[in-house]
Amino acid sequence: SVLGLTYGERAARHSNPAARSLLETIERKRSNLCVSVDVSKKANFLSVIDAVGPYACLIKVYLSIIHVHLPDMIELLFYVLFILLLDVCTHALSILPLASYVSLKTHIDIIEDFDDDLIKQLTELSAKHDFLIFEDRKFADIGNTVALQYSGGVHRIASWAHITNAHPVPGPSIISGLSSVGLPLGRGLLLLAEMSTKGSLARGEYTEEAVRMARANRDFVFGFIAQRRMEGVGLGAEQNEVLDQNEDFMILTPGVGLEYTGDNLGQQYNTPRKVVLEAGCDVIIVGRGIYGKSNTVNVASAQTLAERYRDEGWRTYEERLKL
Ligand code: 5BU
Repeated sequence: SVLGLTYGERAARHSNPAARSLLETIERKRSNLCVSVDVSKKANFLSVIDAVGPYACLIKVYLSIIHVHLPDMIELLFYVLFILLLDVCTHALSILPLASYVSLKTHIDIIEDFDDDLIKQLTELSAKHDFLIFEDRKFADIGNTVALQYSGGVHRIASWAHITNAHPVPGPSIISGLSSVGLPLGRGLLLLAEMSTKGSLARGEYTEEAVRMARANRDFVFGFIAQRRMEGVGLGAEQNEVLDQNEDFMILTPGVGLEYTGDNLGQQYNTPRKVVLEAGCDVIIVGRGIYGKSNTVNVASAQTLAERYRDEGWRTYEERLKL
């Protein structure tokens, strides 16, 4: 099984540049910790990343939750009105006969306007602390739409995020759409094969299909967001073996915490030990376990906790290698 190999040895088995770079970073920094920074204020966001950066191989962000400043908001509103107007003109013939249409569908995240300074600082921190950036965008639309969302809009994700992810629910065309943008830039994609939440529908046949889709697109898809290696390591009898033992896909796992078993919104936590040793996963994704649950972020404690999770993740990986 690939579980007997070091992260460094596995780097050579991947053709995707983002995957190779992630594995090399893990090896170099002796860290399989990905810190998830779901903080909504720019200043907090950047200071947490600066504090935990030295301990992480990967920083996971979800930029849509960063608040847009009021002046930006007003400008944004004008854009929306403009687009709506365009839409009404274009579709006038089909829309006018409808006496009372109540809503128009837009993709607000394709609209151009955002604080580019945040991306600049994030990119600088990534170089300063030697980590990769993973935008947890969870794309889930048709190929053409996700290509637009990935390349453009407010966030221009493809221009700065080494890694992003997608739900397999639309089928293989979502990979074609995203890879048309990401592959030329050397980016990599993770498919959401499983989720950590209570009652998740991503299981059984759905998970198997996700793996099939990834296999057919190995140049771009290098791994999964999942709760286990999916090759029968430490699994209950009800869980299917999907991956071949020698198949080197990376498994990145959210829902990791040392202190808690869950939150009151369906999140379920496993310890780093359980995730890396019993479930055979490669990267632990930790959010609130590091930056805390309150609105005021304590940077010093985030740093201490990041170090603790990194040490725990690495120790467990070394133990796994000896099995
Ligand atoms: P937490 O604070 O450690 O619970 O944050 C976990 C993060 O991982 C958060 O950003 C979620 O959006 C993300 N996540 C998850 O928790 N579970 C999943 O199955 C997937 C993503 Br996919």
